[in-house]
Amino acid sequence: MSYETILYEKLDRVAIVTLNRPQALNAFTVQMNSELLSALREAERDEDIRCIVLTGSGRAFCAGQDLKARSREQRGSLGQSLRERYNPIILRMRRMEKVILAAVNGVAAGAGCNLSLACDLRIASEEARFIEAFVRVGLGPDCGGSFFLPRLVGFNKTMELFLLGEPVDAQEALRIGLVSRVVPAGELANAARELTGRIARGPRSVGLIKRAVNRALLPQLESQLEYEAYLQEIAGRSTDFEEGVQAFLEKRTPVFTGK
Ligand code: T3D
Repeated sequence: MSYETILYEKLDRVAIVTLNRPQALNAFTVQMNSELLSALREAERDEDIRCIVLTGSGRAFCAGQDLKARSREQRGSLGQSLRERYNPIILRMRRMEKVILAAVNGVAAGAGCNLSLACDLRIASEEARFIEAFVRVGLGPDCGGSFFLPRLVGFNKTMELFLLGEPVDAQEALRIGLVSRVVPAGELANAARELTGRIARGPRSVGLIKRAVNRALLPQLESQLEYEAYLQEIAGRSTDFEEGVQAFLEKRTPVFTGK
């Protein structure tokens, strides 16, 4: 298949999927959501492929939803957006046997941050930053963030990250268990290939290991994704969300009213 907003390449038994809207820090548009899902399906169907690397082009991994496509006129239903555009990606990532590694090359914010959390493994460049940015624009977590983050870093840190929306740099991400390795920026691609290459040469049981872990998690994940969509619908109708997006577009600090 050919894509416009992502790059798809095969190296040995590994598919490398690169989010490719660097001018917008690889923020998600409807087209990018759709192409990412197609690329995941392509890799899943391809019998030669056993692992997937998910990364971003330019200086970002992914800045989440494209907020310039979320101006007042285009806002629509955020619950619907999650159910139709985002949740199918997260469920596809978890349901497939193939192992997915996030090679987090730069900032990962909002849905971009949680996309990385839905991967089986995360490694980061020294330049990576993780930001649960939702609260900054008047939203709550989605893309399974409220499911994955507490399992990775514990309850206390989860609440801090969601409530304050402050960036976590790569070394801190390593310390709190958000990523398993940090490497110099220039070595990230090789580190990702080395690790996934090793897994791709592994036995049949690699996929079964993922299935075993998924069995424990998936039913709860599905209902949590649905609950996140329900809550995001409420947040998306708030005047604080309107203010949050407007403030982002105007490059100023938002003034929230709690309404
Ligand atoms: O469907 C739905 O809407 C529901 C789903 C929601 C899921 C979500 O993801 S909500 C959360 C959305 N994401 C964010 O709130 C993050 C917004 N971005 C930022 O806070 C900052 O850009 C970063 C912390 C990620 C990076 O900061 P910095 O200083 O390194 O870069 P910058 O100057 O802010 O951004 C560079 C450019 O990318 C800039 O464009 P310009 O001024 O050069 O034309 C900026 O506007 C653009 N950009 C960054 N993030 C987004 C974006 N454009 C559109 N959407 C973005 N999310």
